[in-house]
Amino acid sequence: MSKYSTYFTHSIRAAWITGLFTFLGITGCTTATEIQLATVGDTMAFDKTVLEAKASSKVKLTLKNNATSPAMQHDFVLVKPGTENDVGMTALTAGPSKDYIPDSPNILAHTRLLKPGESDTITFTAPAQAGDYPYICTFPGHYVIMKGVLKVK
Ligand SMILES: [Cu+2]
Repeated sequence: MSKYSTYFTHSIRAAWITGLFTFLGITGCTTATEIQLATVGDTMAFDKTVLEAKASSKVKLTLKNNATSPAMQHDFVLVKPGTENDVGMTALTAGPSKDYIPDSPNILAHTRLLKPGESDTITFTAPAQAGDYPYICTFPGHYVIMKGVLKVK
């Protein structure tokens, strides 16, 4: 093997190792913030009304519906600031075939609609802009009182 080809092999190996470490570094930085959210008994309430996440970070959120009454279906719908009433009202027209989750540009992330005892886990990227992002349950009649705020810092 000539001097040149040995040098060449080494630089390829160095580049590959650098690439591997960069990859590990990136995946290490994007470890998701885990949030466990639940509903409270047969009431229209989330057990946490304030959540936190870093801007642009990965969030892994689980919503558990702790109700027993079949009438208590719930979801988690994260929306743009100031749009919770609008999304809550459009949810009614979306109807049961869409699980009361409207096609809206104001919705940033959502779980599916959960029957009592069910849970759903979603992964999403927190908004890049810091601020207070409301989350609501869009099941008919719930959004007015069933809500909270994701504080993005
Ligand atoms: Cu609800």
